[in-house]
Amino acid sequence: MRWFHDPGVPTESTSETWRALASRVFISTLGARPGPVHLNLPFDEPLFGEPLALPEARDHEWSLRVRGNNWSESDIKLFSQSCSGKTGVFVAGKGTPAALLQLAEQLGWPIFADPRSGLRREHPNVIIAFDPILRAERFVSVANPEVIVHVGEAPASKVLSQWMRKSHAPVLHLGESETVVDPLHRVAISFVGNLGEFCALAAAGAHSCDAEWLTRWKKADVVASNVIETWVAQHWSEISVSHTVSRALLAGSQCVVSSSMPIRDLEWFGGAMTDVVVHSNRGANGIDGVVSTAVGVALGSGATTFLLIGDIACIHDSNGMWDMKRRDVDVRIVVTNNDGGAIFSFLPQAREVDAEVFEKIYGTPHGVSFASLAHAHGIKYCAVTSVQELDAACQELGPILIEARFERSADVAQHEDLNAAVIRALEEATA
Ligand SMILES: Cc1ncc(C[n+]2csc(CCOP(=O)(O)OP(=O)(O)O)c2C)c(N)n1
Repeated sequence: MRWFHDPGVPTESTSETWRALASRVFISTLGARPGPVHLNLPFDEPLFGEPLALPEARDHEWSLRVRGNNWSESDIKLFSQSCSGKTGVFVAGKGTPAALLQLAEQLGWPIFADPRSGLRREHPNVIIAFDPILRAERFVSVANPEVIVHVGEAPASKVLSQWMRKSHAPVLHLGESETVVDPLHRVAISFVGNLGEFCALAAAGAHSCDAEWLTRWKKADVVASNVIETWVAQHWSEISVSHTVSRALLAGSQCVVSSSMPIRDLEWFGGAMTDVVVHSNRGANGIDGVVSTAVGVALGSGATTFLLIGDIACIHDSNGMWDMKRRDVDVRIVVTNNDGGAIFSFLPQAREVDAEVFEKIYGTPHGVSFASLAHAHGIKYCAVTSVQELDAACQELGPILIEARFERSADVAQHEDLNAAVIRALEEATA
């Protein structure tokens, strides 16, 4: 069997995925090793039903997987036909080659650079504040791409995936492995293979769309980034911790970012991170094993390793600090301590569940002392209460635990405040 898949009982709400699934099944039978595919389709008892209308046909090509390390002329031509001279965006996640910069330059396209893409740097094609920008409806309504090319893994931003879902642009995917990254079931063409080579070859034959397209996105990024910079300097918050850490990262260092709000705040509001490798567990989004991951990264790379983590994730794996002192590792742990899980305050449950019950089962306050925890493991401890103090603490040699304490209840309003400020500034700039 080349592939087995069980999509569960069909429901109307999943119907928009059926055509993409059928296409993937078909393509899988014809792949590098052609053969049978088992699609298991269960139905509810008693197995009766009224057939409904099929979901609308897709208005673009069926998915097509081009495998290989030796890209053929026809692969590059297919990409070029889909992208050259058109307005498009690259969504770059983990697994993006540096050569994408060259391809983006040739096409005149912006790159939405997730911190894990390795491309979040000062560059004419790189868009850093893509999440807050995509919240500005008026700007977005006049900046519709003709093509979206998704490279590597998916970023965390829900606003980005909703924007991709709403867009009628065909989505192409570039990946190094055959794991299909298509959470929206929108991918029309998937290119799998050595992406560095692919980008270099595609860049050679690509021509640019109207220069105004990139200018518009770049201007928006400058406006949004300035607003974020100013806001962060004026509001000591969890957002400013992520932003400040992104700015304090030393060239050549590694940065492990925990699931929950740290990876989101870094992606949405972090700055450029040139020459830094960013790691984060996505997919199942576990908050487990994150401290140990940072120790492993530090041991494996021999580089200064920053860890940006929430209090619950840090406590969950506090045994990862065990023996850290005796290991030769420069791990600098920055804990945003809001005494619980802040991410749940962004869910509708925060408004719908009784406040006391919500606090107990979602908020999960614990009252753990991080000073004592650091002391128990014999590592340095430092509490910070401002951007300047955090910036200075980040320069100290590890192992060190830096704690920034916050009121969990303030986080949602601060996100709303900053997002509103970005939207206002973009509306003024584009009026
Ligand atoms: C192993 C594991 N258990 C539980 C969860 C569910 N979960 C997601 S986020 C979260 C709270 C994380 O809190 P914290 O690390 O303090 O970060 P914050 O939400 O405050 O940013 C929990 C329990 C998970 N993702 N992984």
